[in-house]
Amino acid sequence: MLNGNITITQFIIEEQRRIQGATGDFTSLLNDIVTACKVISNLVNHGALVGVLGQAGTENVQGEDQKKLDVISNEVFLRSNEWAGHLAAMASEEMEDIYTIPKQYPRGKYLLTFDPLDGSSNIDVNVSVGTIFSILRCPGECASPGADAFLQAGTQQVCAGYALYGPSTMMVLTTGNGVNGFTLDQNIGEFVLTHPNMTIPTETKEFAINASNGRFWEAPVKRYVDECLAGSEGPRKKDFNMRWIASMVAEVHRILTRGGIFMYPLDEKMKAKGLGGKLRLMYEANPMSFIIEQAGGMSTTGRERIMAIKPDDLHQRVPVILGSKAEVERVTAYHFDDGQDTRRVSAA
Ligand code: P6P
Repeated sequence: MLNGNITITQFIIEEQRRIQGATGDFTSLLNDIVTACKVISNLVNHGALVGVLGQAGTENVQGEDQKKLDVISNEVFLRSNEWAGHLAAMASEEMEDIYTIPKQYPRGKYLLTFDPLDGSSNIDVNVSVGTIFSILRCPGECASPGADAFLQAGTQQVCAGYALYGPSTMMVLTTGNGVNGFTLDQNIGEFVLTHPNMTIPTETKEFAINASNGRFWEAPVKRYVDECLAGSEGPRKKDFNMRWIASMVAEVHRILTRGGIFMYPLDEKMKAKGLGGKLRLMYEANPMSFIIEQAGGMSTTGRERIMAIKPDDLHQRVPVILGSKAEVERVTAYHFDDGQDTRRVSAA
């Protein structure tokens, strides 16, 4: 306890006590991840003062221009998590192949996937960005796991979380026992529990989508957004508000805090390029879906539960529709509403 608040370290250890036969391995891994996020927070907060803004002059596996902080944040995650012996391997949005633990370090029983700096196109304009991570168990013998060891459905995650580098730096975590939020106390350099048991309101009047893609949307998405825009004069009989920050971590955090629906749906432009969506399953959609479901929300592709997807590629992209359950159910139902039967996709 610090000033009456439970620290994230104490919280994690108390969570560990809940798990039969826990060895402290997981707790120590989570603390190394927390340390990495503190280092990234410090770099993001200092920005131009420490020369970390601007382009790196390289591209990532997605063919996206990397910011200097994308590369630096990725290095911070690797250095912070490779040495302690909890991980068998790591996978990142910023690296084409998996990162196996160097020979000089012991290997552990977990796998870590992460997007070290999500929303980094916002970094140079000083808008909130974040880190997203997910922890899986390494299946079978973990001496030298390949990429296929990571290809597990989202339901296999043992932990998911994000750090949000905003007006305050926060960490939000789930280990399958609800969702809890922690705020970084810069004076002592420790995250303290400030948002226990975060839950998403079932209903909302706020939707988030990049409306500039509107002409490419599939009919069910267009129908849903048009109904929101029609407001109280339309079939929804209530007015809606719209947000788009272009930083998934910030959107998800707003939804966890006050409800809402976030959509990055499949569209005709993506289909023409043979893409399955914009967002990546292993280190964006799955961890965020775990958090959203644990907070009482719902997360689908529009056609199926995201956490049920059996991945076939480390950097697989999927459509994402997540947030307040009643709205996600509605959009998903529209995808099946071919005028005959409207099937519901079960949340769990
Ligand atoms: P667009 C950031 O690059 C990201 O992966 C998510 O954080 C964000 O929601 C989305 O892409 C923004 O995409 O097309 O609006 O730039």
